[in-house]
Amino acid sequence: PENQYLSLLGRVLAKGDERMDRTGVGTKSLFGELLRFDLSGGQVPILTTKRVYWKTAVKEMLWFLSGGTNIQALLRDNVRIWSDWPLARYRHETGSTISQEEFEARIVADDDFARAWGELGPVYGKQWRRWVDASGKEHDQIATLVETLKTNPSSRRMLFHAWNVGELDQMALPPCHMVYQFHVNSRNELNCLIFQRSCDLFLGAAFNFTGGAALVHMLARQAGLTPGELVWVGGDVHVYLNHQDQVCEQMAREPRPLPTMRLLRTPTSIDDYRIEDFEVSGYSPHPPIQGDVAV
Ligand code: THF
Repeated sequence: PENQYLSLLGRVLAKGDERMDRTGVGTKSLFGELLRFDLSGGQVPILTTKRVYWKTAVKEMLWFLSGGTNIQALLRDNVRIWSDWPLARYRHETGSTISQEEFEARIVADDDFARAWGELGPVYGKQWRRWVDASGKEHDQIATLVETLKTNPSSRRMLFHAWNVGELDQMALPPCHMVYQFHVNSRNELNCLIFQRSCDLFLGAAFNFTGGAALVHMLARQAGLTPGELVWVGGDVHVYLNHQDQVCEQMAREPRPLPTMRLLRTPTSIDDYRIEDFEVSGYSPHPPIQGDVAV
């Protein structure tokens, strides 16, 4: 299963089209790729060829589900992966040379500062839980999804979407993993298809696979189903040019057996999950590989 990912890395490096991108770093990319991960029996695609901070990825997913759009909640949970965008805006708009550490400390300690500078705009959490339609009505796409999984699991309309066209210009970053569609088969297995328009294959993908798997576990438990398959579809699938050495190092490593994920508790609602509810067993990855995120 991890081999699919490694061979995609290899193909992107060997055959990817090289060009400049929005961030100024440059990428090699392929367009239109698909990976399938079996989640049955608790198997989970937490990559083993580098250490993936799976709790960080699950905390990010819990933050999306909470409807949050401010990095304060993430930072209070020791998750720093979204700090770069508010930090860049703060430095740009104030001319400050504040360090990331100092910026994060102020966001954590000072609610007014967090409201002014920690907000990412109407990103994932807002669209998932409070999509505002033309009449001003809010739609909770997650609650609707859970209800449909319970009452009409053969539906072909079980999905949520983050690409709210009218609000894209207010977002710090338009959504990358933008559609999640669900499917329940005749064996009561819950399948999920993630459509991701743009994927940072070295840094982001590992988080997206892990977060997606955690989401399937939570939804399945709420609806009395078992995890089935995670199908991941990528549009522009790329390796940043400054990640190529890291990717070569990762590809040279032998994948180990994938770990398993288990939920230790069945909360009464999709809103009540906590990081302590997740248990991952049998994870013995290769060492971490550091890489800088393109902002
Ligand atoms: N922008 C870019 N260029 N890449 C991305 O992966 C990405 N995201 C989110 C939004 N914009 C993006 C942010 N998610 C890391 C992981 C996920 C991110 C951003 C950064 C990261 O640096 N991971 C390191 C450190 C992990 C840690 O500190 O806990 C890693 O080694 O995995 C993709 O959705």
